[in-house]
Amino acid sequence: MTERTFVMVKPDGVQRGLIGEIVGRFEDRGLKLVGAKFVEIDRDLAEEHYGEHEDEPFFEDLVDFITSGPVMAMVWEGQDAVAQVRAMMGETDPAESAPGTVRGDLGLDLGRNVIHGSDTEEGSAEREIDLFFDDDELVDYERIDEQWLYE
Ligand code: IDP
Ligand code: MG
Repeated sequence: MTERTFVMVKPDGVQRGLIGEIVGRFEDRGLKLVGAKFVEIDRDLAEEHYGEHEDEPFFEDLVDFITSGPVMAMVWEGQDAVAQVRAMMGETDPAESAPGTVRGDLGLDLGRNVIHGSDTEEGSAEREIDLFFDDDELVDYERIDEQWLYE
C-alpha cells in the first residue's frame, strides 16, 4: 500500500554532515521525497512530537537534544513506506542496530541516534506529518522510474 511517513535527520546527523548520505539511501531504495524543510524545532513542537515519552526519565534530555540545532524534516512516500523506513533505520539503540541500517552504520550511542522515523502504530505517521507540514507543503508528482519500481 502506498503511504507516507515522517523522517527527520536529527541535529547530530546534520552536524555530522550526514543529510546527503541518509537522503541518498531512501532515494536509492525507490522511496519518493514529497516534502522537506530544514528547520530548528522549538520546545513546544519538540514536546508535542515526543509527547508519548513525556513521562520517561530521558524526556528532558531528548527535548534538549532535538532542539539543539537544525534538523532536516522530510516526508517520504512509497509502498509500505512506514515499515520500510523503520527497517532501514535500525533499532532505537545504534549499538543494537544491524550493519546496513542507518543507525547501525552511522551511530554508536542511544542518545545520538541520527534519525527519526514514524513508528508503525496506526496514525503515528499522519500525526507527525501534520505537526511539521501544511498540506500545501507536500508535493504530488510522479518520478520517472515508478514503472520500474512497481509491478
Ligand atoms: P525510536 O526513535 O526508535 O522510535 P523511541 O522509543 O520512540 O525510539 O524513542 C524516541 C527517541 O528517544 C529515541 O530515538 C532516542 O533519541 C530517545 N530515547 C529512547 N529511549 C531512550 C533511552 O533509554 N535513553 C535516552 N534516550 C532515549
Ligand atoms: Mg518512536
